[in-house]
Amino acid sequence: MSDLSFKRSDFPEGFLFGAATAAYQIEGAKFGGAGSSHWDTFAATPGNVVNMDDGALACDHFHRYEEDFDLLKAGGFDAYRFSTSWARVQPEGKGAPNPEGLDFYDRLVDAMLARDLKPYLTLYHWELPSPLADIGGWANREIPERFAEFSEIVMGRIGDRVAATATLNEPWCIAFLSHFLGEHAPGLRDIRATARAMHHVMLAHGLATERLRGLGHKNLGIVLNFDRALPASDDPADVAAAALQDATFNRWFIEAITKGAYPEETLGLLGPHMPKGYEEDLASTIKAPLDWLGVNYYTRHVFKADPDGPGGISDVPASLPVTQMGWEIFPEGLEYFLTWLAHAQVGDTPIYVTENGMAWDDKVENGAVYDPERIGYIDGHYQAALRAIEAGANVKGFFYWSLLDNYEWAKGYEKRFGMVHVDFDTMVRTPKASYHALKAALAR
Ligand code: IFM
Repeated sequence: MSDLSFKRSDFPEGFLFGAATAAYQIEGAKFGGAGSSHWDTFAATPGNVVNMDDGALACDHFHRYEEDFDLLKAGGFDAYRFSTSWARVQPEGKGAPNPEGLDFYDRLVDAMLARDLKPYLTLYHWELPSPLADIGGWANREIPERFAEFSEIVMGRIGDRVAATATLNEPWCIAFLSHFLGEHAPGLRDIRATARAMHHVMLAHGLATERLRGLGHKNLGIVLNFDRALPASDDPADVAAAALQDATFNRWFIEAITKGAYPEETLGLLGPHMPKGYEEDLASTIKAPLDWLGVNYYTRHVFKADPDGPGGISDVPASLPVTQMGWEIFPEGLEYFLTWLAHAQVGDTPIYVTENGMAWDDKVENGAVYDPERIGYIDGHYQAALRAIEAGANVKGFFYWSLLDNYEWAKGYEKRFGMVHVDFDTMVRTPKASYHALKAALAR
């Protein structure tokens, strides 16, 4: 018996259940000859990250991956979403790869396959090598070229064994959150850098996809995040505020790929700062069919017009129950996006929920972690995915974020998203009640 209201057999035959992580958040960046990344320097700058936490040790997955994959296997999961650290593979951001880095990912993939876990790779989940940050990072048009080279190196080593590959994780975070809102590395608040980064991430996706396809690699996609944007009132100014947010967060990246154009609403903000010739890149390189689309979804925000807010908008305080992140719990948003993406953007292209989960202030008591809030969150969102499937969305899998409690970027180690608790002093792993509930729901 599971505490969840769904079971594996409620989903279509072959539906994949997995869990997701990302390199910097779990591996331990100090091991294995990894180079410095812009997250190391961002975290070392006082005031950027809670407790000035960084990913130097993280969950020590670098040494403990066998134990972590045993947990996934024992939980009845089918697939594992992981990422490769660019700074680990190419400490200088270009040129000769670090053999220890590539060997590590080679071992990782074999350890997944040995447990019959399908490897879902994301090439870039945010560790830009510091030497590339030094030359302007994502604001520099050279970075997409370097990224295509990095992609080729990684895929040359493990591309023969991964089930699917995403170029980037959450380009909105890479570009807008990090260059306009200043909340993630490199922590800028600069509209010109933002406009360039917003385009260069998509150029990086396009160039890498083109390069990898040319080399015969298959099943290539991208992972985008979506956040339901609703207006605070019927006032046309609030409706326009929500539309601007929706365009910047939810439409910019997918429409670059499906329509070869960026939304007018956001161009109203960024247009004068866009790099010359961006339209040609869209037409020649970025607009191209995906083999699959990854959807990360967590929450919604409600927007009003606000002349003092970034871009002239701001979000209003939460009115629904929230997670430890302060994010409202709104499963209807997941159903909305899966259905909208299928009907208005990618048609029958396979869609995977590549991230969804919640943080809570979990505690180990008597050797166990009781997390009914997370069980409720999981239930609501997997049911939302089922409704989207019934409405015709070609959803093929669902990855819980995250396998382990881990480094939650600017929030440090305080926010616990894992279905497995990690004691960051001892590195002891304790599966939470939500892990056991999913295990029971997935049992064949
Ligand atoms: O931890 C992050 C992850 O790296 C990207 N997607 C959202 C998660 C929760 O904030």
